[in-house]
Amino acid sequence: MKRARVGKVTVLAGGVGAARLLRGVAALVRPSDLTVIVNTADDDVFHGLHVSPDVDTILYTLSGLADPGRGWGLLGDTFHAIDALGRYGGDNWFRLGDRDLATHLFRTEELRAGRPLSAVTAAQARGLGVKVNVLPMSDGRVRTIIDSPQGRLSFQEYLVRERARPTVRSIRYEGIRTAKPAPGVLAAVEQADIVMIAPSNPFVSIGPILGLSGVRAALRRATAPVVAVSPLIGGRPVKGPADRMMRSLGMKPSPLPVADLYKDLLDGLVIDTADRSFVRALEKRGLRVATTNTLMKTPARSTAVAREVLSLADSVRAALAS
Ligand code: FO1
Repeated sequence: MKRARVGKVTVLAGGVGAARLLRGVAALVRPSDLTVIVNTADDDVFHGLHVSPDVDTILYTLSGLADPGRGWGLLGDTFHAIDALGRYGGDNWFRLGDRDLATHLFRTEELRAGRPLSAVTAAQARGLGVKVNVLPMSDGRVRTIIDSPQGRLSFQEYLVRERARPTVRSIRYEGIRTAKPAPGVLAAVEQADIVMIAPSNPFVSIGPILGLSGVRAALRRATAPVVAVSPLIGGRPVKGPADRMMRSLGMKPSPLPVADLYKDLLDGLVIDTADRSFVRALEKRGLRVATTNTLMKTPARSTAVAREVLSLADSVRAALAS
């Protein structure tokens, strides 16, 4: 497919929502012009293996190998190994697929040999034929910790084992003060012609990226338009616990808290048509707003939403120039 030159695009990304937007952006932007900065605060170690769920979801989607229905893992994968582990009484609530295991085995071996996560991710992208520049947010260890009435939970314990049922009292990113952005992260923000914030959970996917030292400052300094896609449609996310987290933290789920969480950084917001009643309030916050059907069930819808983001970025740029 021929892709127009729209300049350098940098996308801040979490898991499935980001992957769906990226499938569209990758159809419109040359891979050499596209950089994705991926959340790694969901990473965890299972059975001695380092799992980077959001990196996996982005790489599997961009290589066309993802399971679009489930939203994670590889299409057609089987789960014999993890089921066999269960027969010994081993923990198997986090479902590592048989072929998916290769990704975590390779990553773990490379990390153990002293290679940074950014280099390992680049090698995995090459192995899967992904030409887009996929950067984990940091080579350091950052962990999202959910404080709940059940105690402190790692993000995967909260999301997968406890099915996002516990009330969220607060969210912490352990290690965020000492972790540095991975090589290329700040430059990708500074040198971008457009920065996109994907429709990912603002607390646990985008929050950790913004929490890394220098990232917010780089975004504030950026001359490029910064445009987000709201992860909520009529107050509900397509997947994940963003709405429950908002309620637990005393917010009413809508594009308004999303805009507030990104305030000082954002120039434009794409929201779903179901949320058009919020356009006025968002514009009052100084944002340019576009409305469209943001549910990206098909590649064609992903491309349409990506087009909407690019066009909103153009209108922000035009307004800044006038
Ligand atoms: N999500 C689930 O809901 N259940 C699982 O068993 C599960 C396994 C899994 C294995 C590898 C991987 O890369 C992702 C996996 N995910 C699973 C997805 C993951 O928990 C979350 O969707 C992300 O952390 C949120 O972005």
